[in-house]
Amino acid sequence: MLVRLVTPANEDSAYVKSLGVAILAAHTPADVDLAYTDDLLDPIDLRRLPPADLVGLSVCSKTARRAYALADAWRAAGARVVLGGIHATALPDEARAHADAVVVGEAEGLWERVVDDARRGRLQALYRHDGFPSLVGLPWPRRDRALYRSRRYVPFDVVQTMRGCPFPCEFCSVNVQAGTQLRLRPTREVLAEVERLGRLLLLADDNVLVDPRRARDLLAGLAPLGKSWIGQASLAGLDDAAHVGLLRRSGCQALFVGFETLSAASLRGAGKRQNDPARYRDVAARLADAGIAVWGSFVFGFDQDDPAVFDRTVAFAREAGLTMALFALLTPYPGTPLYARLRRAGRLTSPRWWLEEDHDRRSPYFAPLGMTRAELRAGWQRAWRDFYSLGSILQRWRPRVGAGWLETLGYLPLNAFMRRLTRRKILAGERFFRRE
Ligand code: B12
Repeated sequence: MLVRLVTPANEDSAYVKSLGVAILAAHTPADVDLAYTDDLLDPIDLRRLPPADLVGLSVCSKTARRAYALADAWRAAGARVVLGGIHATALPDEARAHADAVVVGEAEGLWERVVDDARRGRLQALYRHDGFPSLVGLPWPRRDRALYRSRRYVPFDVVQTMRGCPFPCEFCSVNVQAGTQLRLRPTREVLAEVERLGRLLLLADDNVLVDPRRARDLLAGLAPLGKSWIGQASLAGLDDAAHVGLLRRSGCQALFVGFETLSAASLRGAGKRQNDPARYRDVAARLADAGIAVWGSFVFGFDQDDPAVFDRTVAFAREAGLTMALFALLTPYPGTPLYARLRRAGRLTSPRWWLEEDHDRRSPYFAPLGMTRAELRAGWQRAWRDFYSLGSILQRWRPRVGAGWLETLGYLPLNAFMRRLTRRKILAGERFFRRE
């Protein structure tokens, strides 16, 4: 039996090897043939599908439309199709219409059964866990070249050290899939895995500092391994200067930081109580002084936002000297409390936006309170344009003694890349802006 894992692509994104696929591969019985297609790097032609007996598609909301088209085509060609991932988990009934089986939640402990059932011709419609699987003693994800054949992947290995999140942020999907209880992989297992990997790591944890004691153990354990890594942390943990020192010594080169908004009222509204806007500037400065690049993430469209929010946010991001910033339109992802609230209020303008042809061009998909949808979209585009203007790139470029190599060597290429993304994807609406 030939099992083919697939990550569908609906737009250009980072060329990162999917950890979800590497995990599925590690849980695939050894006596079946296994292949993988990354639709981003190796676009699939619906009329000439790669061969497969069983197809496992990984679905997030942004890729749902493409995933369903691929699933329908493979089924028409006689393959059996299984859908999994965060979108299939949030909406198993929707996914079921395009699949022979849907896996809700995490694959560990289920995927082996799915493959076995498919082999015996008794695939069930739905597979799900009672509760959440343990993260102790898991096999290491498979990251070999036989699976990830393209040479265009960035040379970072994705590692996850925990799942679940105790914070109830209204717009976030993480609780939908991984629950509100933090589950930690044993630190020694993580370090043993990391030791065997290359020098460059991307930690997929939503917040590396969420459990301070664990963070201290992990960071101290990473320090002697000589790795360079990028990850995500929330502002609450970064307020502690000791954590910033530990991050630096552990090899942290850059952190995605969810500032989200400068408005305390919006943060309260979104349930993100761990952020204090009064501390933003100090935290950004502390990280920069430690040589860690700050990649800020901001969201526009909260109920409290008015048309002044765009300039105010960009002014902060420029003055704080952020190396990079991502500006998102508030998006009602399925299964989130935000989705439910906007729906109840009759404010969703397209309740199944993920099925539309070109999501980014027609977003936002809800009626904001403090401005029109067109104003929100225009302000969002302006924020990207201003932040990646040449003036801003030069303003934010502050070569620092002792900065990490990524900040020193990467600042200009990264900003040049983001400038291109802004021009082609955000302003011109080209989904595949990296393809010529
Ligand atoms: C790393 C990451 C990225 C990386 C991706 C790197 C990569 N290629 O792997 C980058 C930076 C590129 C990225 C981009 C984006 N991301 Co992102 N990302 C993450 C993050 C932090 C970790 C993902 C991860 O590796 N998880 C660990 C693996 C093991 O989990 P997994 O992939 O879900 O797989 C498990 C299960 O889902 C299941 N499974 C998955 N696939 C399949 C398939 C089958 C057949 C089966 C049986 C099971 C199964 O089994 C796996 C093992 O248990 C998650 C948050 C999170 N905690 O997951 C957000 C997250 C996935 N991202 C999200 C978003 C919104 C985005 C962006 C839209 C952001 C943006 N505005 O551009 C883009 C979209 C990219 C795209 N077009 O697809 C949302 C998705 C919400 C949703 N409902 O779809 C998440 C959940 C964050 C959030 N807070 O809500 N992201």
